[in-house]
Amino acid sequence: MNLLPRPVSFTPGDGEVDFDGAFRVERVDGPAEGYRLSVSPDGVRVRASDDAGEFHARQTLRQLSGPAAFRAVPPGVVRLPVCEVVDHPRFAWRGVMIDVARHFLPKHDLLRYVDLLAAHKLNVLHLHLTDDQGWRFESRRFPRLHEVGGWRPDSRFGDRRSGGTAGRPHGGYYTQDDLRELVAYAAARHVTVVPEVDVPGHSQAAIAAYPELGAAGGGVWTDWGVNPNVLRADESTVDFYRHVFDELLDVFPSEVVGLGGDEAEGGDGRFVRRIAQHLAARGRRPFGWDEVLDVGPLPTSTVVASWRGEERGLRALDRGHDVVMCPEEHVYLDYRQSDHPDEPIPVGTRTTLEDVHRYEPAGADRVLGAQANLWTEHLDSPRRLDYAAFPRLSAFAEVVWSPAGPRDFAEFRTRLAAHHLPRLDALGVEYRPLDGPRPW
Ligand code: TNX
Repeated sequence: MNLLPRPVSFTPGDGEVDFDGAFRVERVDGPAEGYRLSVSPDGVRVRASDDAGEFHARQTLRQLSGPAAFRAVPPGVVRLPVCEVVDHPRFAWRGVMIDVARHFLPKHDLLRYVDLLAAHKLNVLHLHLTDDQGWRFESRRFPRLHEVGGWRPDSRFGDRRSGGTAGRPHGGYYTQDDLRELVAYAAARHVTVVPEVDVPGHSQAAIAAYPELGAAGGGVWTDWGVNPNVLRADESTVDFYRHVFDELLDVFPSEVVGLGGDEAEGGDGRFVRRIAQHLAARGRRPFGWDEVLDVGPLPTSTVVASWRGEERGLRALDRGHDVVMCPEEHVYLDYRQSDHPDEPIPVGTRTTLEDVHRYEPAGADRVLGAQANLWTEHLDSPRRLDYAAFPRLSAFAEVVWSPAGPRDFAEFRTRLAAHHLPRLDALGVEYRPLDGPRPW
């Protein structure tokens, strides 16, 4: 069996058949996003519960077709093994957060990541669009947000060993048209783009653009960590952000919309509450990091991302919230992958491929699902992002898609090496090799 993530069941048959890309499809009753795939001498047949199930069946067919099927110019007729696959996801929320604020990721690479998510049967792209170090969302009403907040002097960032990148400006932003394009591209691949504008902390880029928003002034931040300067909780600042979120809602149809809420030391809980109420009044579900549990009553529809371990996530469940688990010790993919001295990004705590593969979400029968987080303080290019994300994201896909039960890392590693890494090679993904760091 060479599929990744592992399906609910795979039954091999005898021999192989030619496949020219054509198959029969029908809708049947079954679990959400589920499908049955039959490859037989009579041809290829897909029975899917819904459009997403049919899409996932296509991804499985592509994997069965061999690594060349992942090239931009795929092969024509291929040989498929006779087999029967029965499959559906374990969790509804199978997410990846990409922080496009600390380092801007060109639109082209975001589209590429949508394809990579879809190939792994992941279905949520959580976009962290704003932070102290950058504002990446075009605001037509307040254009200084992206014009001023989108750029910073890059005084001390970059690879430690290259001596930094002093003097080089860093930045960029997505136009609303770019983001509508991304949303549509993702929707066609059954990926929901969940936007996040972080309040009331992590907001220095906005304060640089409109100083009246902040407790103190200052430019777009050129440091990492927790910035003590947070948004004021007065009426005009909250109102400013109501307009910003209205623009965001106009671009992103996702029911769930992120308002951040993390690491706002000294921030006023009323800010988060009022923005959450605003989103709820507009028919959306607020989505915040687990700090939002401390700001007082929030709409019950609020979805909580449990990142400081899972205990707060369990508490949120008890309070009636939906929860997405993303504990930093298991699924922070910015963290280093080994203690090898040549590891190019030696930050965080060590989070190996095996650590990710062994992750089992707490409260599994009650949570919406889980997501892996790619913070980008130290991931300043698409190459670095690929290195941090893969193949750990392939392991994560198995955590959130495949049935519960003991996970056999040795078997996973063998399947990954023999079958899945060649697919990533065909796609040109610059993953971390299994046997050690790349020499850069
Ligand atoms: C904590 S996780 C943060 C981020 C950092 C990350 C670095 C969270 C809600 N806040 O601002 O980028 O650690 O790993």
